[in-house]
Amino acid sequence: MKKKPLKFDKDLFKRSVQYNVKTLYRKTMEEATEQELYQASAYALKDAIVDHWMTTQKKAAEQDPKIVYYMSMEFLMGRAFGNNLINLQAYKPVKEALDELNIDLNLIEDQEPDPALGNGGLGRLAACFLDSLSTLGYVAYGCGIRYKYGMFRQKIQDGYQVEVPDTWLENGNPFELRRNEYAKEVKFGGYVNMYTDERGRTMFKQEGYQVVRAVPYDLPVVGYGNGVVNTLRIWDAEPIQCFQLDSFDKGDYQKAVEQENLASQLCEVLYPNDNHIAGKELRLKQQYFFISASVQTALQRYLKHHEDIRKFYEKNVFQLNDTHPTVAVAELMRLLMDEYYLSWDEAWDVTTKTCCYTNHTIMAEALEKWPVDLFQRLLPRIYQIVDEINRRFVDQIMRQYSGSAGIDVQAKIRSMAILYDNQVKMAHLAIVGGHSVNGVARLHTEILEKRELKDFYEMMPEKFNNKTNGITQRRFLLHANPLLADWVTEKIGDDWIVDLSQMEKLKAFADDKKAQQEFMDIKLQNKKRLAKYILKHNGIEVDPKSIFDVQVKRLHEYKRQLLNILQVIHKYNDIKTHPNKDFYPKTYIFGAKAAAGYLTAKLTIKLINAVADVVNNDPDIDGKIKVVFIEDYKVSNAELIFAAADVSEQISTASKEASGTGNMKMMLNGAITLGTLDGANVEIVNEVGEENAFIFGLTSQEVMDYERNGGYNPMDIYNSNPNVKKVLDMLVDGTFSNDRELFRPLYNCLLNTVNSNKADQYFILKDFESYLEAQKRISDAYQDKKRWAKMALLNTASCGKFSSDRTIQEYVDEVWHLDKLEM
Ligand code: 4GP
Repeated sequence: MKKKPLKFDKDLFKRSVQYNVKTLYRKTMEEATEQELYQASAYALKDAIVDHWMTTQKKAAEQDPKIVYYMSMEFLMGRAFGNNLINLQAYKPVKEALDELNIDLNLIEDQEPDPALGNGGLGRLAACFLDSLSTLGYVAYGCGIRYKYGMFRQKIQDGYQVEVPDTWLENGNPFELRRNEYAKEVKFGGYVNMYTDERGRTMFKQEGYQVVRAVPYDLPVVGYGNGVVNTLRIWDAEPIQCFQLDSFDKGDYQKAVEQENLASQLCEVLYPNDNHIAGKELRLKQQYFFISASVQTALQRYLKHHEDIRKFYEKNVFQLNDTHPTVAVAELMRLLMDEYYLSWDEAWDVTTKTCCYTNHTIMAEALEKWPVDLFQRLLPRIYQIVDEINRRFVDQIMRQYSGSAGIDVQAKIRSMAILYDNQVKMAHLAIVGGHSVNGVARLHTEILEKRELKDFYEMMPEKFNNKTNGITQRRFLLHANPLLADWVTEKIGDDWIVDLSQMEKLKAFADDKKAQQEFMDIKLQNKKRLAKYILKHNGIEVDPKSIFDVQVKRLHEYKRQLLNILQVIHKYNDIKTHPNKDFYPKTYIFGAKAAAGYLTAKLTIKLINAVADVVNNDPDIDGKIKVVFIEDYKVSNAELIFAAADVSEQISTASKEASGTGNMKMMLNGAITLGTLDGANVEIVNEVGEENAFIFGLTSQEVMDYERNGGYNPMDIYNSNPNVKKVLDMLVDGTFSNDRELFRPLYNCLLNTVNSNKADQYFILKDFESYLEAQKRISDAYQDKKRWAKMALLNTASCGKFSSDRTIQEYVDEVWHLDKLEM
């Protein structure tokens, strides 16, 4: 039976907007600014959401389902207003209401800053998961940090990235609720006192510490059409008490100042590193801060309605989003033993049955390791517990492997111990302290099992499992691409909104001429929409009829934006030397933020912009290629970009991209993958068929074989391939900068060993020819309009597997075992 849409009271909404404008701003509707109208509308919408939120809470209290706590340093939520309208099924009535009030919904939506509490894939995945959890009707809490400044805003000045603070809270956040009553204390530093309590138990007490108050802010996570509203709880830090004058007298002045400073610094800023760990003391403090507050909350919430803390795991599961929240293992142990008096073994049983860990990258620089002295100084009691976990684990390794023929026990300890070389290895703690370890795509999980975490896999294979990532079709089709969403609904009904496997039904239209035409018309409309955005933001005119070839993602050497731009340079040469050659116009669209301290990445941005300057302004090129670097790539403009992409560049060095999720968003919107057999590309090709994707380059096995044998010699390619030589020489001959040395570092890292990094460690030159050839295949295919339309349509039709609904259901079935809420 088809479910009835949720009720939405349009007139109430309208009145509420008017009332809000008056009471918030003491203005009439005509006087209010666009920002004020947005705020007034958002508060009105929140009103409607809160009713569902309260109902969800009530049902959850009655039904007592198992809960997942999704713990993550990052939630890259993107704008909430439009997404909430979609999930409340209130887009139409709200649009009508605003129309009647003479307010343009699009303008309102554009007033909302992108909440960017995340870097890239890992943070956006967390946001998609929350959307799916609510939509599937599971009770979930996202646990994170309310950074005052999220991911920096990127400005491009003279072709260079400039980082500008992201002041997303400047006008307040209408959707959040400050929950003062749930504040918690979190303690840092000091020392641990051991004593015997009145019942003869040995107890541990942290003393001489600094303490901050963790104050939660709740954000609603609205499920699609089911009335379920979950909570993203993000924590802010405040000083524990106001500055007390009598501290002077007690000689506590210094401490009071330090505590106040700690509180004001803790949640200031998100570390802008993707696939890379900053290793800063403040970062560890951030981790412990939000984890301690979240774990305390989870235990207290459980004990409100349950007696036996030893059964905590029956009703709760903690999913650790990468190693960043891994102190949760030790914090749960600490609370269970020190506050709830469980024995070590009892606490360990609860902890391992509660915790699960997802690995998001095999990049060595992302492996989180903390110096023991720092860890111990900051978290003395936690350190004791980690030390004991490690002691017991090393014992276990010895018991299991001593005396086994051909096994070097010391080598096992070296590779698996949690404390080693004066470091605390967070991934090892996460694996040992939980019952599930998963990678984020089939290939990635395989690499973890066979290579990165091989020893762990051999010792505890039952913990390992794969959960191929997914994305929410609600944001990335229904909201991002209304034209295509309507078209799909017209063809196959609207079940796809909550069951993406339905998209398969579109396959019936793959050869239908009319459907193909409609599909490509919609793409053209979306390309025009993006062209407008580009003209407004970049001042560049692009031709919507050209092929939109898109690479948008964080800037990282392994993602190989450099390969892409070198290929553009080659194309440029080709057109200059063969002006009469037939060439189908292409627009290369880039969008990427580089971590502020990542010089090679920042220089690559400069190169892309420098190439754009030359190519876009060369009369010989005559618009045959255009290069566009979209400033400040973020969720809101990503939605426009995905909808408009013809070609989805997924060209990471095989074995390096754990999964990728942009690849799925573009596939959903009918873009064709140009990629290596890496991460989830492998599964995308599997679903859509090799003939509907453009695959090139080394396989992951080949890359790993080269790596094992010390790399390869790119000089051989440079010396033997004139195309490559010419392109590389242009980096240092003044074509793209008067300063010939400017791009020398890029040239060098392709040809020489730099700082112990192998020459061309990401195999750019090795894959160059095969990439060119794939680009050529694309241009040919595009000119066969029917063939292209069929391929594009089949990509949309084959994306069913890549919904985060499917991923979440797999977590539920195989790892979390949650109960569905009945509404
Ligand atoms: C990313 C991976 O690089 C990406 O392949 C994956 O799709 C995404 O996580 C979600 O699983 N990793 C990070 C990171 O963002 O910071 O490690």
